[in-house]
Formats: sequence, structure tokens, C-alpha cells
Amino acid sequence: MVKRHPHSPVITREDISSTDPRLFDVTSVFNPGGIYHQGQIILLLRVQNRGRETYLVKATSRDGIEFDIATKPVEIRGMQDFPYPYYHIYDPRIVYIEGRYLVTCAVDSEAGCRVVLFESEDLDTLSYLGVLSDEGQRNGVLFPHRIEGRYWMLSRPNDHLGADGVRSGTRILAYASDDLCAWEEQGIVMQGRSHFWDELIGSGPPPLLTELGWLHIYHGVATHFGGGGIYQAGVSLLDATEPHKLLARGVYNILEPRADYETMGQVPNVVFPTVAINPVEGPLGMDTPIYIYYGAADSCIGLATTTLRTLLPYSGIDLGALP
Ligand code: BMA
Repeated sequence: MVKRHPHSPVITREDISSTDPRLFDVTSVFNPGGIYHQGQIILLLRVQNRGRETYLVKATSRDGIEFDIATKPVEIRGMQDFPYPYYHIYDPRIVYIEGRYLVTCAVDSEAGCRVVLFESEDLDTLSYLGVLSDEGQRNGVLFPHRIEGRYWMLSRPNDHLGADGVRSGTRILAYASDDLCAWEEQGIVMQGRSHFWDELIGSGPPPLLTELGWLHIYHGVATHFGGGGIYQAGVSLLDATEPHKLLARGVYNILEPRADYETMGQVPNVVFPTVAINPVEGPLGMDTPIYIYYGAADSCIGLATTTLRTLLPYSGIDLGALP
């Protein structure tokens, strides 16, 4: 279904080399946002330092394997307009719409976690645009273009309080907006499946448009007795023009923690997909490579490769349905 690239993990803490005290000898680098744009793969890395501070750091690559990593964190502007004292801005997801990058992030604040939207011309600086809703949410992910004239987003309310005290959620909702400021809820897209691999869920990368609908990669958490949750990745298919409508959803995960760098680390047993891109110029065909970057054990960044022809059947759809 997906294959770990032989060079995975492609970015580890040793690759962050900077004399900037904020990025010196960091603890971990994981859950990147990313996009393919104008011949380059651009990632925004989530870097956590030994003060347990979080920074976003830009990394660029031509081949998706070797990255040039900035020596300074991304500058974040406008957070004085965010209504609460906050601690961390993390888990970015990136799209490019109408001449600018739009980046959604989770922001941990005094009021809980919020999904915050930023815009950027270059991904060196992010400017605050607003907050999705005044409700605890995480894993806010924009669709990569307007759908029937409107912007769309998937997000996951944090309405589940785990036995470990961690706020997570069992429902992914869709939202639509005319202006990126006022968002209207469109309904529940998917719910967690109690007792199976995806009990708690959250969207992964921005969805990919296929001939059959939007391919939506998400993470699912299996809560495992008294232990920590096991984070895996899976796929579902959403309607092309009404993306709050679920067309199909696979039974099996497509990636689960097995490699040492996924089972051991800061948070063991985590694969957390956040980027799915076609790393070459041109349309996404059935056999075009897809690169999936994912946080592994909240410690490093893994790369898995696949194609639509391989992945789509895991969403439960019958490829015979293709015209
Ligand atoms: C989730 C988020 C992610 C993290 C994952 C595993 O709830 O906080 O950022 O990678 O847990 O710790």
C-alpha cells in the first residue's frame, strides 16, 4: 500500500544545524507541513528544542530526499490578534491558493487548542489571518483550491478527553467559507470506529483530487488498554464537489508503526501523516508517485511512497468504477 523510502527517516534532529540558540542541538523534528511548488518540495518542520519550545523551520528540496534546512525559525507575525496567551504553534498543513500560501496550524493556548490560519508569500514569514472557531480543535486542513467558489476545510473538535488527560477527538467536520474569515459547518465527514484502528481520528495532509473524488489521508489512534495510543494512517474518499460527503472508507490502515524510528522515540508508536504530494511537475495520474511525509514517534520525519492506483482501493472504492 505504501513503501517506506530507503532513505527514510529523511529528516532527523541531527539535520538541524544552527548556531541560533533556539535551534541548537534540538530534541526532535516531526509533523511537517509541505507542498510541491514551482519545482521544489517545501516543508515547514515542527522543531522542538531542549526548552520544549516549538519553532517552524523551512526546508527545501528538489528530490524530496535531500533538504536544505534554514538556520532560523519562520517568523510569525500578527499573533497579538490571537485572543489568548499561547504556547506552541505546530503541525502546519500548507496549500497554495490564488497566489499565496495558506497554512493552518494548531495553537496551544490558555483556552485550549485552536486551529489558526496564516497566509504567506514565501513561507519564511507567516501572517496571522484568524482562528477557525472558538472551540477546541486540532488538525485543521484546507482543501487545495476553492470548490464551487468556496474555501473548504476539515477539522477535528477536541471533544474527547482520554484517560491519559489528552484532549483528542472522534469526529472530523467540514467547514466552508467565502472569505477565509467566517466558516460555516457543513456536517460530520467521518467518526472514529470504536475498538478498531481508528478510534480517534484527525485529518492528515490536504486532500488530493482524483477522478473518483478527494483522497483523504487521515490518522487514526487505537487506544491500547492502559498504554499510549497507537497512531496509524488510513484513507477515505470524499465527494469532489460536496466534500463533507464520505464516499468510501477503508477497513485497513495503510501505514502503522513498525520501523524502529516509528516505535521508539519521544512518543512511541506514532506515524502521523501531514504531507501528500506529487513530487514532479504535472497532473496527478494513477501511476504518478505520491510522497507521504509523516512524523515518526514525535522524533523525526519519515517518507513513504505510493501511487493512486495502489492507495485508492484502500479507501474501499472499486477501481472498476473508473470511467
Ligand atoms: C497528537 C498531536 C500530534 C502528535 C501526536 C502524537 O495528539 O499532538 O502533534 O504528533 O498526538 O503525540
